[in-house]
Amino acid sequence: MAGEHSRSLGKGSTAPGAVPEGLIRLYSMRFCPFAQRTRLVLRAKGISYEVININLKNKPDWLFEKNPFGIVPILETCKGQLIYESPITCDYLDEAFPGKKLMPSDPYERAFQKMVLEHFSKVLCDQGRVCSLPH
Ligand SMILES: N[C@@H](CCC(=O)N[C@@H](CS)C(=O)NCC(=O)O)C(=O)O
Repeated sequence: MAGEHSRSLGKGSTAPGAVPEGLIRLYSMRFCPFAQRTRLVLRAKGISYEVININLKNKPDWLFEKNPFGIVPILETCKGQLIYESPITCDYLDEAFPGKKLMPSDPYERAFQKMVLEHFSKVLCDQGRVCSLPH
């Protein structure tokens, strides 16, 4: 993995330049469980990547050019392709990069994995609600 940005980019920041050849970029937020899914796939497949953390409380305007929903995770390739929504980022990485396939080829097994993901998505949403409660 290429270096992680130690601080988060927020409003007023300049959009990062092109993704270096041989890397894929992950726009993330340090505590985002959805971005964690993408990171797990990046690591499981041994893909070289860099991370840019976003200040989601004070979003940079350019974030909406990367993803019209203005949320992370987002992947950006060195060709300027943008991929967002965590399950879609994971499927993309599994299909676009060589090595061990993480999703099974059997249609029922694939459907089963997606059903498990739906269950965990509900847990993640509940966790998100707890984390955003006022202290
Ligand atoms: N359905 C999205 C959810 C991603 C999501 O909710 N990300 C949060 C951070 S954990 C976010 O960007 N929140 C900013 C906002 O809602 O404005 C996915 O699976 O990628």
